[in-house]
Amino acid sequence: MQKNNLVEVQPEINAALESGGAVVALESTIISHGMPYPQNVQMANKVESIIREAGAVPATIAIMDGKIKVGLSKEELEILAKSKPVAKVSMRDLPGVIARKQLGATTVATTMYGAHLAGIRVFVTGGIGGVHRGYEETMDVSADLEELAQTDVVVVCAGAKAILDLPRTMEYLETKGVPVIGYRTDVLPAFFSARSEIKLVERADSADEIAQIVIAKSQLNMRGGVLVVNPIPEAYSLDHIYIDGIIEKAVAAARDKNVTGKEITPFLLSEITAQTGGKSLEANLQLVYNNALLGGQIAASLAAHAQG
Ligand code: PSU
Ligand code: MN
Repeated sequence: MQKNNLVEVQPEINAALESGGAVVALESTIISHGMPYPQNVQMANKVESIIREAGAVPATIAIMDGKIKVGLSKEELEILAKSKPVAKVSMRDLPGVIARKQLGATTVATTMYGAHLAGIRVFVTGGIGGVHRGYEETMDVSADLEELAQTDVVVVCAGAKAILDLPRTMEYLETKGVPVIGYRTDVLPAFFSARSEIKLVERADSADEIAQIVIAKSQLNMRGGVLVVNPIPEAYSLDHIYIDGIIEKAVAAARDKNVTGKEITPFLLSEITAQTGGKSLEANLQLVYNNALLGGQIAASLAAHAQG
């Protein structure tokens, strides 16, 4: 990997990458804009320890001091979790936030980009952005999908929330040639709920099966990411009729209050947390932990194949 002066990789991560070890990238918008304090920082720390237990080194990514920082200290995680305002940095925002040396949290798109610059192949998150409901009017499609189309990183998520138009999101990924692999599922998980109505074409039952698909994609010289969709554990899965009702109300509230652009996703997330009395937050935490374990295993498996 070519060294880039605007990317600062923490020494432990650098050493792991240089020796072909397993590393897992993590995003920071989920910390700053996705969950309230202090649950957000507790989540960030626990995710890092789950990844270590799976045999990989965690690399949380954020924008600090005019650089893409790959790997944050406990103090830096705390700053990110507490500070207001932290910029939500998607691809469009990245050059400006770097140039102004603002504190910024990376979305799925910018985390993929930073991970790739650092040479990290696996990234764990909760949910990705996608095609928003009402796309016909607004043309609101998350830059996350564009990055999945062109950046070679495996993204492990719990599907996407029904705040998005899930069928259109899947169509977009198909158009862009992004494999979507269900981990032990034949249907797309819908974040809070383990199942949706949408059938998948690709399923894997082990981390190693996923690693082999990733390796085949890279040997084929295909650009772009692989999306692994991992259902929330049954015990924490929320009834989809219950949660869909709450999501409908949140989407209507966003419309009434004229919330637009990059504010929409954080607005909907905090509305949903408030309306479920914290139930959705607990589900959100559990699905991220579940993804961290799988992501750690995929990274370990990829590293083992690379060592031959
Ligand atoms: N979905 C979630 N939680 C999140 C996000 C999405 O369930 O925290 C965040 C992620 O960082 C994602 C971003 O990349 O929102 C998408 O924002 P936008 O739709 O503005 O691209
Ligand atoms: Mn958008």
